[in-house]
Amino acid sequence: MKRVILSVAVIAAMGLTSCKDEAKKEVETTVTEVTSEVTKEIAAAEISFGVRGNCGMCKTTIEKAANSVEGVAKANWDVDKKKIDVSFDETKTDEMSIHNAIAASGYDTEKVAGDLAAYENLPGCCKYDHDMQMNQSGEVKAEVH
Ligand SMILES: [Cu+2]
Repeated sequence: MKRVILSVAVIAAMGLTSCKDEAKKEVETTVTEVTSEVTKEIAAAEISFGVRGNCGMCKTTIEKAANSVEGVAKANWDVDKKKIDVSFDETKTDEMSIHNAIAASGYDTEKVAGDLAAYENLPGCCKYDHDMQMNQSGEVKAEVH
């Protein structure tokens, strides 16, 4: 009898887990529509900082790392400027957590050196130069690869 109850509980929990994301999204969408301006003022902090990287694959990895931090709403890394723009909820995370998450994926930021083991596991084309300039103003210097 106990086992039956347990399995029911497990199934219920699994159901909750798999639906959670979608349900959450729906709620967020609704709230955003109603109070979009208010939400923006309260929640969003926008920062930009330098992150080293080479290519589109780097962009995917860097942005994924930034987005994995709870509270990050948007992350966009610019391959030419070696710079990321992030908007996040200040009540949920802070700038250093985002730096650390990106560094853990193997990429250098302005404040945190990339994890070397993760760097070694990057595809060859992504093994950026550790002396690369970051946060460039937009003019791309031709880099020798
Ligand atoms: Cu790359």
